[in-house]
Amino acid sequence: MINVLSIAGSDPSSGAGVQGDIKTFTALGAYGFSAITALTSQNSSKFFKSESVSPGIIRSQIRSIFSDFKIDAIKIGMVYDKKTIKTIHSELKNLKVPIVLDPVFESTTGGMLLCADAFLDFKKLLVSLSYVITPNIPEAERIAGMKIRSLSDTKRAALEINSMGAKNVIIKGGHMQDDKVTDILLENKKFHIFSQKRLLQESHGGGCIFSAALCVNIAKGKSLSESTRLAQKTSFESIKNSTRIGKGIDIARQKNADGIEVDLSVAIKQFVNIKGIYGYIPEVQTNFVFAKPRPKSIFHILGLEGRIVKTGKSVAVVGTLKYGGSRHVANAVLEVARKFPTIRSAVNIKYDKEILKKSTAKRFHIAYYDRILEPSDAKVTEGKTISWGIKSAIEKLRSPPDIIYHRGDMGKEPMILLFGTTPKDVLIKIGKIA
Ligand code: PXL
Repeated sequence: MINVLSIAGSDPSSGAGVQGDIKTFTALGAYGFSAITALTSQNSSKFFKSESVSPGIIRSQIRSIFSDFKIDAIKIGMVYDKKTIKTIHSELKNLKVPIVLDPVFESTTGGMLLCADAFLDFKKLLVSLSYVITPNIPEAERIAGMKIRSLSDTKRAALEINSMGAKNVIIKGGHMQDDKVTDILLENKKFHIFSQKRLLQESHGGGCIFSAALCVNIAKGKSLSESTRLAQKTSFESIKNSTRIGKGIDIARQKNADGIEVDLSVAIKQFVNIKGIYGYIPEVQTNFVFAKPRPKSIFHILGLEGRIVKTGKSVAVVGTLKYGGSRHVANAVLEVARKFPTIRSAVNIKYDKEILKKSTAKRFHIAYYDRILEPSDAKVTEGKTISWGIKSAIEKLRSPPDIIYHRGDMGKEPMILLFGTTPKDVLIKIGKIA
C-alpha cells in the first residue's frame, strides 16, 4: 500500500483542497490521509469565507497520523496563516518524508487562501522544507519576486526559488500566452521541459490534482521527471473530464487509474526495497511484468521499458512502465498464460542453485528447459527463444509453475523466472526464497 498525506484546507465543493486530494490519491491507487488546516465555504460560483483550524488540533492531527501510519509522501496545500505555517513547520522539519508543496494563494473564484502577512513565513519556513514546489506562473512570480514573460524568465524564477531552499522546482506554464502548456522541472540544476496541448476550458481543482498526482507518483518511487510527466497527464485528463456540476465553473474530475499499473508499480517499489535484493539481479538485469486477463500479445502486458538494475549494493528502476515494454519476461508470461490463464505476472532473477534448493524446500512447482536443445529456427527469431523454451518447459505440466529456469547456453546467461497470479503473489514467493 502507498500512503500519502494531504495537509490542506477543506473545500466543501470537493473539487480542490483536502477532498479533492483524497479523490486524486484514491483514483491513483494510493491510500489518502488528511490533516485539515483551514475551513472554507465555497461553491462553483463563489468563495464565501475561510478560517484556520487551531494550531493545537492541526498538531494533533499530524501526530495522530505519524504515530500510526507509515507515510510515503506529503502534500501541503492551503495553509492560510502564520500560526498554521509555524505549526506545520515544527511538526515536519525533522521528518525524512518527501514534501510536495503546492503554493496556493488565491482560488479561481477569488478566495484568499494565504493571508498577506503570512507570505514571508511561507517562504522562510515551508519553501525550504519542500522536496518539490509546484507554483503556477503568478505564484512563481510572487515567490521569486520577478515578472515572468518567457520560458527563460520561467527558468530564472525556478533557479531563484531553488536558491530559497526548495530542493526541486516545477513551474506550471498554464498562465503563459502560448498554444501549448509548458511545465518546467528544475532538478539537480538541470531543466526538463514538459509540453502538453492547451485545453480551453477553465475548471476548479486542476492545480490540486497536479500536485496530488505528483505526490502519489513520488510515493510510488518513480523518478521526479517521470512523476512530473504523469502528473501533467493526470491533470490534463481531469480538466478534459471536468463537469458542470453546479451553476458556476466546471469541476475537474479524476479518472480511475489502471489497476494493473497501480499494482505493478507498488510491487516494483517493494521489490527494490527488499534487503539484499541486489544479489538476485542477473547480468541482463531484471524486469517485472503484469498482464491484463488473457493476454493475446506482449502489448497486453505491462512491463518496464528499461530494467531494474544493480548498482553496487543497491538496485534502481530505470525506465517507465509500458504495455509492450518488456519482451523477454512478457513473452514468458504470454506463453504460460496460454495454458494457465491464472498466471499473469513474473519477474526474472539470477540463476542460483541455492534459490532452486530453497524453492524445492518450499514445495514450489518448478519446471525446466534446456536451451541447448533449442531448434535453430527459434534461435534466429527475436522473442521466439523464450516462447519455445517456456512451451517445452510447461508441456507436461498439469498445474501452473511457480518457477521456470534454464542453465544457459554458449554466451547465454542461465536464468530463473518466478511466476504468480499477481505482482503481489510474485513478491510473496520471492519473500519465501530471498
Ligand atoms: O486550488 C487551490 C485550492 C486549495 N485548497 C483549497 C481551495 C483551493 C481553491 O479553491 O479551496 C481549500
